[in-house]
Amino acid sequence: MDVESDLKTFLTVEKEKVEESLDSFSSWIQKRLPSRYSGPVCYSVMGEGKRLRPILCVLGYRATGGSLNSDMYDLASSIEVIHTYSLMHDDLPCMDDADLRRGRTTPHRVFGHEDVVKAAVLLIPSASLWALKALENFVLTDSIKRKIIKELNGASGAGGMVGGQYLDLLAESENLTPEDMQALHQKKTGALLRASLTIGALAANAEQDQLESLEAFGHWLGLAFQIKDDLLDATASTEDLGKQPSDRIHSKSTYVSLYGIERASQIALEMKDRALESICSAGLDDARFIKLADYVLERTK
Ligand code: GRG
Repeated sequence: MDVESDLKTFLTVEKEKVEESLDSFSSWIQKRLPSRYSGPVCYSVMGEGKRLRPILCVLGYRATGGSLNSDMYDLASSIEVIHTYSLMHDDLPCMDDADLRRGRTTPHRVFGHEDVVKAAVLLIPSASLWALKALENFVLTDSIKRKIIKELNGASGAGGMVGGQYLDLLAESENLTPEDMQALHQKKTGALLRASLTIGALAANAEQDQLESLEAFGHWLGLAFQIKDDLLDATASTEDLGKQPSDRIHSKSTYVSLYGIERASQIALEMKDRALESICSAGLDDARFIKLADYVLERTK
């Protein structure tokens, strides 16, 4: 099989497995929450996402010698649960005030603002509990298990995604320096993408050099991913994106507003190249990493 169709099959198969795990998560959480909260949670978790973060986590795990089972998909899907909560909040009137996400009406427009704010918050501890439940079945030291939960929470919190979103909100109508822009992107989007690879490598008990190499890959790929997100917001249609482009409406500071489309596209390519250089150094240059990095920049949504 050629690498292209191999990657397509890989993405389809992995997405299905992640969605099976998210389905189990939905059943698990449904038993623990009143329906006014489980409704918005299940609606949001089961939306048509690319599932890139858990797929990267599983890829990092496989590349460093982990052998796959459903517990690994549950661990990886805990990252998607965090990502889902962030999308639910990002779409609220106090942030992007969006009507559409993943080609569907946003959860707060379906279930109401008040219930969605609370349901999304409930996902934060639920993600850690779901990850811990999966980790019970891994043969790993407690120290590594602690590191995994710390990664998940560290990347989602003030030092990562929430901190980046805070900077993003502050930066509306501001002109950021390139350094500030990179720091913002690295936290808002890069931290969780990087953590996905780190968690995969930790779960496989990877060697230190492999771990560092995958972390660097995740760091640069995360930046390239967010630049592509900025480019799509500036150039793609609502129909293709499954959401309304909104960076200009909110006067967001983006790579496109700072550099323009051409230069931002070039920078995204440079970051992808750096990502790929990082994995070559530890001998992890699996063709799937290369194709996945291409996909991050070639995607249309
Ligand atoms: C309290 C300040 C504060 C924040 C709460 C809302 C929030 C936390 C964080 C938002 C983080 C955010 C929305 C980052 C953007 C990440 C991004 C590029 C999302 C799109 O990811 P894709 O393309 O989406 O992977 P799919 O739909 O495929 O899953």
